[in-house]
Amino acid sequence: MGFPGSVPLILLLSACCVLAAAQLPLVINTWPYHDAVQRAWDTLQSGGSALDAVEKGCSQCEVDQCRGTVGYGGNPDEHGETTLDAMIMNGNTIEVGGVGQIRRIKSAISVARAVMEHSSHSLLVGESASIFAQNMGFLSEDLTTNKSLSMHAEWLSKKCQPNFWKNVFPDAATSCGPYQPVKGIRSKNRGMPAELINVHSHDTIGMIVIDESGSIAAGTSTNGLTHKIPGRVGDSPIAGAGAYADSTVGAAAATGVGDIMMRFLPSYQAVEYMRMGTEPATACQKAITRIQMYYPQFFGALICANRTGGYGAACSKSPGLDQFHFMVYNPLTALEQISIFCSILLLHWCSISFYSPRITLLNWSSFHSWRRIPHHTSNKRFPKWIKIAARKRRKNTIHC
Ligand code: SD4
Repeated sequence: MGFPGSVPLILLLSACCVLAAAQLPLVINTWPYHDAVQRAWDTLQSGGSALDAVEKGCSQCEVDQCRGTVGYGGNPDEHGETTLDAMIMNGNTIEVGGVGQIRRIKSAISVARAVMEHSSHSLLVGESASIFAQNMGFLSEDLTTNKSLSMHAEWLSKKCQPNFWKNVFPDAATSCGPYQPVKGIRSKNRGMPAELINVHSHDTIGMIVIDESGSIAAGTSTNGLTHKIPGRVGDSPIAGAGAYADSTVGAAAATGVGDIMMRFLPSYQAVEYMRMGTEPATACQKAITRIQMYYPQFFGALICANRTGGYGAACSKSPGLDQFHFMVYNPLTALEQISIFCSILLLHWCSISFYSPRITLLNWSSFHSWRRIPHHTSNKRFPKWIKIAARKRRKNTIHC
């Protein structure tokens, strides 16, 4: 779909800034999902609330099967089944509804809203979430498509490569399961199999809406990661990880490798930075930097908006992610697609003491991994003063 009058902007991340004069209402979402942002905007224009707009906007992507990453028929798990994760958050009341690994129900974000509005819980998962949805009147139907069937068949024909297993027997790098644990071996890979990390498997919709009265809502919807282990729930339905909203401050929403991102609650973190007065783009960048300090090349991005309608985004440069695209709609810009360059670890966002040994080590390990030198080799090259300092590293803290 075209979007008349819009001019794609390319912004250098190091010039991190508020991207536009604050204007309300505001709709902003991850990735170039034009129909989703339009649907959310139309919902606001026809008198809907911020929550309605988030639900309708994300639902649009579920129907459109946005890039195969949202909705039915995409990213099958190891059993060939597509399951969905979604959440919605009301920034006025700090209520959240989420569903994880929900089966046979297409409209995941609407079920998430039902969890929020018809239960006292915040997250339901798996088969029980599907039964909850059926009881709430949602249609139960097969989420499999020819595309998801062929993705699964191809994966099986390649001996289940790639996959998310580690430290198991038979060797997951060459064989399908079932697997058993192998004791005593610790995989060096704390991240993700590189083959599974590409831009096409990470296009979760995360959306933030601020209506004219200043009510803020945020939400996400995704079918997760391709060939995930059945039972896996990503960051998207987790409050503070996939999204977070507080109408007194602003909101944030994430996209990327959820297994890593959920360890840092980046959406919550970004909102807390904004609470302290940080501008949205810088808040996003600082939350991304926090993750990069441990996973320098993780695949992920964050969108942020403050309560006055200022907005921004940041992304982590990784194989397959040089630029991140997101959508904005407000009275000033109308519908607009914005692109930003992704950053490598930017330590100037952190206030650290110059000789902080912990950060020095992280610097060194990142420096060497970028040059593909194994860490055990690079370790030997640490000057003695760093090794001595490292022994004291627990005394150091990093403030980003
Ligand atoms: C997940 N964060 O399940 C999601 C994946 C995704 O854009 O596509 N994010 O980990």
